[in-house]
Amino acid sequence: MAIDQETFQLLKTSVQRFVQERLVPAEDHVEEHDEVPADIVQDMKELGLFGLSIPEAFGGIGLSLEQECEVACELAKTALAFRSVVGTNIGIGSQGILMDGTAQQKAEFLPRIASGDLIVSFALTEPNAGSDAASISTKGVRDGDDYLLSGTKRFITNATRAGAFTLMARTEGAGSAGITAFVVPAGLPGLSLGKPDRKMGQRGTKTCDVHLDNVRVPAANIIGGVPGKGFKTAMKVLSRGRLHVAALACGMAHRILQESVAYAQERKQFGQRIGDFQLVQAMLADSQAELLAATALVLSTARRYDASPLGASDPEIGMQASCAKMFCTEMVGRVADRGVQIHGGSGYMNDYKVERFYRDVRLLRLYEGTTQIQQLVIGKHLMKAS
Ligand code: COS
Repeated sequence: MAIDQETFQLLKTSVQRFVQERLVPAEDHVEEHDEVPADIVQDMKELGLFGLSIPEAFGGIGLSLEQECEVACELAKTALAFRSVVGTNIGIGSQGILMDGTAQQKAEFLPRIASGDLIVSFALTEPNAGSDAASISTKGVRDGDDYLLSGTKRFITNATRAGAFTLMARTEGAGSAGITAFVVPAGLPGLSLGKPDRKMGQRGTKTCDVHLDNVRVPAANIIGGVPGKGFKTAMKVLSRGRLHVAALACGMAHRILQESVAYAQERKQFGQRIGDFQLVQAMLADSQAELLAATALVLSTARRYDASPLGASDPEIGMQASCAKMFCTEMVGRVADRGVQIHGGSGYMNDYKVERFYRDVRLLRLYEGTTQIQQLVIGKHLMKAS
């Protein structure tokens, strides 16, 4: 799935213009009010951003993963909260339905996900199950044609905006084979939200707990219709999502480097621009080289994903997606740290964007699998190779 290069370039140019003209000027508003303005969300709908990854047959734009990563990189050249509004519809919220859903589930949910009329969140993590995703304890008990779901999901992105959740629950006993993925509509009796999480950064990004107390969900809402397949669905969704997150890291690194160069050109010490000092140039050079390497890694891995007949089920691709996620998110951490260093004391002040971005990018090394989980995926894969 991909769109032709000419149409894609037009879309990419529109997104670049949208980022520069609409989103960058609204960054301070989002930081101050912890909210992405409704008129910006409306513009995102009109641009088609919610449906970037959804096939045209379901009303989306139908980008390949490589094209999606290029757009994600552009969207991440501004406060990450903006991308977060559309992020779960493009990625972890929708992809389980797209990859493993029945024809009826795809027809029912994907068009509204693509238009942005339905926001969909991904609910895997729990208070006692983060990195060890196979240990979730939210349970689903069969009751006639329904399941009764009970438990708590934690740190759920876009939960406050969501009309539905792709939610993993234990229906079949212990271990990863006991997990089933459901589409759970948000308005069902027994489903409630916790108070908003107070986070280190990414103000404007909405996360909170989702509580389920005997929530009655039809068995027909099991993704793919077969219980016990939910862990694999979640892992495939995350493999793909990790490339998207890697692309975000590249976009944000680009922005931080831009801010750093601008400051190094403007700030004078010892009678000259600080950027004329070789020690400052060395920091800029390290960031530039790492950014180019990271971008090449994301795009080449996404190209291999698009070319693989197995896609997200391909263990080699999953391993490479983990490499990209690990390398790119660690890279942006270093770029942000150098950005603050180049700004000196001003870099610690919230008048400058690098202070905010430094906090914002910290999350990239944690969600959709910590760096250490990526190392485990890579290491395990290598040790299996003959
Ligand atoms: N695609 C398809 N199947 C996959 C898969 C993938 N990408 N990854 C794993 N599986 C399958 C395995 O092949 C295995 O299948 P079998 O039982 O048929 O052999 C099954 O899933 C269990 O896999 P595994 O034994 O590797 O599971 P573990 O419990 O050891 O967990 C990790 C593996 C740690 C990699 C997993 O729990 C993980 O990714 N954790 C991080 C979770 C995360 O990213 N959370 C973020 C939440 S969303 S912001």
